[in-house]
Amino acid sequence: MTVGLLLLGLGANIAGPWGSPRDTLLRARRELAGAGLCILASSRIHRTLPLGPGRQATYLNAVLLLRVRMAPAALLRVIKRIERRAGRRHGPRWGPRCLDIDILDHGSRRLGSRTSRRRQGNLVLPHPEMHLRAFVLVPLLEVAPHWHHPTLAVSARTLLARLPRADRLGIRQSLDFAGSACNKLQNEHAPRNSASEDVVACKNRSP
Ligand code: A4P
Ligand code: MG
Repeated sequence: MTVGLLLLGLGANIAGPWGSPRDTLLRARRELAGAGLCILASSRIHRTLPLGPGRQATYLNAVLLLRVRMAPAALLRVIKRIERRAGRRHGPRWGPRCLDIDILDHGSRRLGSRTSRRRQGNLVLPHPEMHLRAFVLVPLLEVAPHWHHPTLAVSARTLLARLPRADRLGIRQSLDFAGSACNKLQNEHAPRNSASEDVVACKNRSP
């Protein structure tokens, strides 16, 4: 199995068995590390306006950069197991959720197509809607400032700039994973350098 870089998008907007949305994201990060995934960097946790129909609570969103040795299908099984343990139940598309983990990019692989129907176990890579979402692109830029979309061949920065201003303004406030408030609006697109703890934890575990 070749080693590649992986980007995961995390989102939550209701409390579940692991606590508040923030507690759930923190626990999800620990669970991913416990499942053998090597976390290289974590974005801040952003409070974002909900996308989708109806009224629902604001979301917390974050992106993790990881090193992966797991094939996409095996990774999806790991993720679905963590989501279930976090209280995720089958609900309406884009409905409220305790935890959503999306595989945004798995070593630039292309699987399925952007128009293929999303079904259980039917993986589409890169994630078919990630390039349209400020709540994905803003945290992604913090952990992978030079990332390019594998099929569109456009940088994350350009994709974000193309989104309507209202979408970008939907990213409201951010916390780091330790819970401190960040000055989001001043340095929203700055690369994040404080990933050293993640990298150290990972070096210790890697063969
Ligand atoms: N699947 C296919 N490709 C993937 C992939 N790249 N990553 C399959 C993960 N799963 C993938 O996904 C349904 C099925 O798609 C999976 O079982 C898998 O086999 P899901 O993530 O369980 O379903 P979903 O989340 O309801 O649908 P979808 O289309 O992923 O919705 P999104 O894109 O996750 O959007 N507003 C804010 N502010 N922040 C949010 O995080 N999230 C959503 C949900 C709506 N509004 C939001 C947010
Ligand atoms: Mg999803």
